[in-house]
Amino acid sequence: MKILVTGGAGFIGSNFVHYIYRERPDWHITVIDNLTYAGNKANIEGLDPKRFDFIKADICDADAINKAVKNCDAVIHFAAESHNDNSLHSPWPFVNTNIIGTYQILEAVRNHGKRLHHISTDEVYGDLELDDPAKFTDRTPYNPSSPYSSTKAASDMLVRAWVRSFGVQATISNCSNNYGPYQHVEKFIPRQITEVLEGRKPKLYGNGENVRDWIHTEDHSSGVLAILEKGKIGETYLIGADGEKNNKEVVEMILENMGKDSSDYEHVNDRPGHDMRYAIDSSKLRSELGWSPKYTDFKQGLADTVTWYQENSGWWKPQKQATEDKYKEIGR
Ligand code: NAD
Ligand code: TDX
Repeated sequence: MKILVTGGAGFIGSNFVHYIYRERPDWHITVIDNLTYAGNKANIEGLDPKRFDFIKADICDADAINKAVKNCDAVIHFAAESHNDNSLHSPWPFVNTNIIGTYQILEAVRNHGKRLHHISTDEVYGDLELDDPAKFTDRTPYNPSSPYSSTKAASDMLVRAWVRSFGVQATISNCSNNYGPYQHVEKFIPRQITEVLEGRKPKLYGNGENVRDWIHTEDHSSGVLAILEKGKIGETYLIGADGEKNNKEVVEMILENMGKDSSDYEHVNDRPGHDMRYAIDSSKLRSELGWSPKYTDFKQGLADTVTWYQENSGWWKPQKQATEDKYKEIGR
């Protein structure tokens, strides 16, 4: 099996590459990534060139994508602009990469008759009230809030249309908030850990009551592999690990883990249009494909993640100042 992983130098894509490299030793992995500010080749260093190669290219470049897709059996499409705050500040790269890029991938898999798995997010469903007993399922209507989530929703719609109109062999997964190693310091958990490591306070948007449904990125990888191998073409699977926590609880857990007073954080301006709560019902993936998460203890997973950032300051330090300068500009 020869797989092409788009966005494989980013957070979730690189964790997926390492997971497949370990779990499927007879597979060949090609990463295609144009190394935006969020991509880092160091995330996928040291892999055997007989089993791995890297192409630096933009997914919007039809020629580059066509060539790469022609040489593989299946495409796992992670590449995206992924940060909500950036999308509020500068939406164009989101429209370009998430919509036009996905269109180019779809045309290439259609031309060459290849299997596609499209990676999406729970944010396409909008948000839930804090006391809503419902969770998102694959039948929840789309209702995205931000330029990021609306461009991801658009990309999902393109995939569905290419399956129905052109018979493209594709599946989709919508996953909840990931955490783990190699996550960019712009994102919530790494930002707070590295703020504490730099001697500053964690920063909570608004009142900190917004809820996210956390999943360890390795559990996302195992879910994607299950869908790739056993999923039904045309189907959408939601991936989640019953990890609902509000942001204040997570910050308090990080502070406690790092030996600080759990109230030693500050409130900053809220994100415009800030989604209140996400929650995933992953029963379809569990019952139909036999998947279950391995990281069911969030406290332990978070402690491992804190340790990773403590031990890998050489990885995150070069990105930290520029990230905080950007936050300063937008007042968060
Ligand atoms: P990330 O921002 O860490 O990585 C994105 C990667 O894509 C980077 O390596 C970047 O260089 C590459 N990329 C961006 N634009 C590109 C382009 N035009 N051409 C080629 N490569 C390009 O993102 P992530 O958090 O790892 O997210 C990966 C995927 O998972 C995205 O599709 C995202 O929507 C989805 N997702 C993320 C989460 C989460 O919690 N982070 C949850 C659910 C779904
Ligand atoms: O400093 C912060 N303080 C804070 O309170 C930051 C960076 C975030 N937050 C809040 C906003 C959210 O409620 O924490 C929560 C998580 O924020 P992000 O890490 O920016 O993630 P979110 O907006 O929930 O989106 C993430 O999950 C779904 C990923 O970035 C998306 O790519 C994925 O689709």
